[in-house]
Amino acid sequence: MRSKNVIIIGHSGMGKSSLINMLRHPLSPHDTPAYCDNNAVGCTKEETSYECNLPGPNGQSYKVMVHDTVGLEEGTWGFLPAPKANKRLKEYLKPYVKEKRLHLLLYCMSGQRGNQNKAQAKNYNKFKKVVGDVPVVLVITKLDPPNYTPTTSAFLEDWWRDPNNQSVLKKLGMESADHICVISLPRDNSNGTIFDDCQAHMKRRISEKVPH
Ligand SMILES: Nc1nc2c(ncn2[C@@H]2O[C@H](COP(=O)(O)OP(=O)(O)OP(=O)(O)O)[C@@H](O)[C@H]2O)c(=O)[nH]1
Ligand SMILES: [Mg+2]
Repeated sequence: MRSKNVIIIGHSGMGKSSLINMLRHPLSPHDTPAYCDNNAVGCTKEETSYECNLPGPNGQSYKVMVHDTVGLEEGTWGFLPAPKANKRLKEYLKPYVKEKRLHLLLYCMSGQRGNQNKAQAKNYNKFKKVVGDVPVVLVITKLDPPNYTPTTSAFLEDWWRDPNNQSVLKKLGMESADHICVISLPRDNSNGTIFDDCQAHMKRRISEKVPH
């Protein structure tokens, strides 16, 4: 059977590669993580697909291919300036859409202040159109609070419900997007519970959209 494909897109630095590392955690010793960085210049230099396990029926798991892509909307100083990145992403998506091999598009946008803007709305809508009837989920990233508590994951959706955020989303025409709110920092001693919750939630949502 041909593998199912999930492609992750979004502006540079929104946490696409980090999300892939969260989905693939824990890695076996011979696996390499997707490269993440907080540099000012785009970090992922080429599209790469990674095998991820998703929860299936009857406690079994199944594999999908999750694709990391080059970030959109870098300035002219960046690794790949915006028009070229846009064109390159369209080209990358094209065969998957044409051959009906794309099953889900995840669009990452940081929930942190200053990251929701017209360029985001424009790209979100543009690529939604490019993929046609393929489901698109808006992933709101970087929602980590100043301090973790064991119940942090229960409050992630508060970002979406917050009236101030809703008003911004409404102005951008994104208020009714199918969405998921996450934290995708690497797992460590302080965030183990929330990492596991976010990972399970993310995997569950993907498996609903991309059933076995
Ligand atoms: N605080 C916080 N930082 C995050 C989170 N997810 C990712 N980051 C950080 O954001 C920075 C950029 O993350 P990447 O995963 O490299 O972003 P990207 O979208 O792949 O970027 P490009 O490859 O340039 O397109 C890194 O320093 C990550 O550690 C998160 O949930 N919270
Ligand atoms: Mg990346």
